[in-house]
Amino acid sequence: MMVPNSLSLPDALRHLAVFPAWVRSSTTLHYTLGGIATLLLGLYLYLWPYRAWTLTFRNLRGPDPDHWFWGNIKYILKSDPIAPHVEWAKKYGPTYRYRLLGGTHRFLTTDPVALSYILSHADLFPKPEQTRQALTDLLGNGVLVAEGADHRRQRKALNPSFSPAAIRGMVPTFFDKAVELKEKLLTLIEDENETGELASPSPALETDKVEGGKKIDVLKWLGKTTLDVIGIAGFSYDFKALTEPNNELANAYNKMFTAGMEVGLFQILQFLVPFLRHIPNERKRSIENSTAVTRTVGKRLVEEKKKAVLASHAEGLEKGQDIGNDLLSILIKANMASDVKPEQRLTDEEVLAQITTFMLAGNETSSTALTWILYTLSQHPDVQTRLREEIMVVDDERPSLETLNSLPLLDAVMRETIRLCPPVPSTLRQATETSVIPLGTPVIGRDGKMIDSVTLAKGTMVFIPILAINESQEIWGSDAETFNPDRFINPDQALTAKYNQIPGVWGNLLSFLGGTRNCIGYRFALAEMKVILFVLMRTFEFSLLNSNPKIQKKSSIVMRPRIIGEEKLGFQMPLIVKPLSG
Ligand code: HEM
Ligand SMILES: *[C@@H]1O[C@H](CO)[C@@H](O)[C@H](O)[C@H]1NC(C)=O
Ligand SMILES: *[C@@H]1O[C@H](CO)[C@@H](O)[C@H](O)[C@H]1NC(C)=O
Ligand SMILES: *[C@@H]1O[C@H](CO)[C@@H](O)[C@H](O)[C@H]1NC(C)=O
Ligand SMILES: CC(=O)N[C@H]1CO[C@H](CO)[C@@H](O)[C@@H]1O
Repeated sequence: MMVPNSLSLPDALRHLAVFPAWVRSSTTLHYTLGGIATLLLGLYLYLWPYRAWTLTFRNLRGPDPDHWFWGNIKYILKSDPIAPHVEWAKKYGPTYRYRLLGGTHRFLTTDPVALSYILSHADLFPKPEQTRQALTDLLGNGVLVAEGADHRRQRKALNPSFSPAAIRGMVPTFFDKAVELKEKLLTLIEDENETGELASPSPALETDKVEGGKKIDVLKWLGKTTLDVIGIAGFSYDFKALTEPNNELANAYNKMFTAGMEVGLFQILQFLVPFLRHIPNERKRSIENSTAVTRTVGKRLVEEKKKAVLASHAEGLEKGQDIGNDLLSILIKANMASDVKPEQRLTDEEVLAQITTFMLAGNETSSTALTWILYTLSQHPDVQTRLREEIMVVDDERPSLETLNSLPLLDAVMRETIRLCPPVPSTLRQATETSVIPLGTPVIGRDGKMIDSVTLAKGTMVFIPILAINESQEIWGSDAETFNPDRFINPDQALTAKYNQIPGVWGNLLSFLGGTRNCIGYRFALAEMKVILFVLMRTFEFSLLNSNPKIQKKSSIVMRPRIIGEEKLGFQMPLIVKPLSG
């Protein structure tokens, strides 16, 4: 048989005149191809085998990657938030490793002792550089992004704003806005004509029409309420979101945060190739444009408050004196006090950055938490009834914070919902130095031996799975997955000892995180939510739609609800809201 005289590839190319001479000369081409192949091989060897060999925690067990390049990412993205981690923790114990794209390994732990170590060594485990860059572009150098000595200085300046006394002073604002929400909901329910968008993004089906009540998207209305609250209690600015549809400043923040939080292909590329951040693009322009608006208004607010401080105390400032009881006023007052050393003071830029920081950190978190609470109470009408009975006993439309804090079921319902539906489901840290993390619960290594501490090399990313702590039967007992607020009212002594180990700042939960980078706004958020729930429970009954649509927890930075089949309508939580009769 005749074998055709086959041309080698370079020979074939040499005959094609369209290629330049250097391609047609086979030796150059061989070198070039050889060079590229060597580079690729080197890159491959570095990213995969080398990184695996030098991994300091390679002895930890964990899932096999389901793709050579994507690692375990595809599985994580297509699952419910954190669900893979719950599955893996069951299989490998509270500390394990998995793979992300391009051969990167990630360390994960739900072990309270290990988490405690990480959270109490904030300088060893700051936020990853890329996260900080992205947040700084949006917020400026505020307390959410500052690290080290800068962060300690900012926290110190902000502490008076978030003190228990300061929060007590904001309670009347919380009540004003809660009552405004109540009235708005009553009008929506009474208005026969209002069946459309104001109440909820999709109209009520016949089965969801209820005598005396209405299908209302509570996420939307709670969102308007918490936005108004953070505006007034934060910096004496009324967005009037509950009463007026369009506010220039609210729109600017909205556009800025939406664009800033978008994660598209370009953002992922920027993570890998940081210099791409400097290339102008639509998103960057949109952020810059909105930032211009938020800065102008913010600067004006800061100037006004500084003037007020100077005017009232021309001769030098005492810390206790009053110019307003919002977060910003208290900050400016504390920052200008005569006993603060100049190098301890925040700059005007830093003060300005806190306004945007409060807007980002304080709005969606609170409204999402309240939304999950109303949803959970609708799923558990018996608990809702008990809660209402507890609240109705209070003989005051506007009780003090002390009275609200003395209601055990109100507290337990909030704790239990925030345990199961933490608004911030996870966060990320990155080791600045090689360090050794102690484990409370040793795990079995790949070599079959027990591991009781893990070495993390400089640069290692640490994923903190706030939500996965909720599943831990080891911590919460066999009913870890069920909503049971009574676990906090009649605590099981053996389990209390376990969850007391969780290094969280509130309620033995990680939902507000812990350590020196805990949520500075947690007292604010708890007081705000208690007031709003108090007012709503006294006026309305909340129940699930009869059509019972499937609710999905969708996690970006905040974990919000979506309806399966209505994804296009965005985040929503329609419930039947009905005024209590009589
Ligand atoms: C239910 C409501 C809230 C939840 C669940 C929540 C949760 C959290 C979490 C998990 C962190 C840590 C983030 C990280 O380091 O990765 C955090 C930080 C922070 N939160 Fe909240 N938050 C809530 C409400 C608020 C409110 C109302 C404010 C302000 C008025 C606020 C202001 C802040 C600030 C400024 C930080 C940064 C603290 C620092 O790094 O030193 N939060 N919050
Ligand atoms: C409802 O619609 C009807 C007919 O379009 C109108 O006459 C009535 O004034 C509307 N009611 C309210 C409260 O807007
Ligand atoms: C505040 O939160 C609500 C509800 O999640 C959201 O719709 C709104 O866009 C947020 N506004 C700003 C300015 O962040
Ligand atoms: C923002 O963009 C609009 C048009 O897209 C432009 O008219 C406006 O001047 C811009 N504002 C600022 C502050 O850059
Ligand atoms: C990861 C996760 O969401 N885990 C559980 C948390 O609790 C809820 C409520 O019971 C469960 O449905 C989740 O599976």
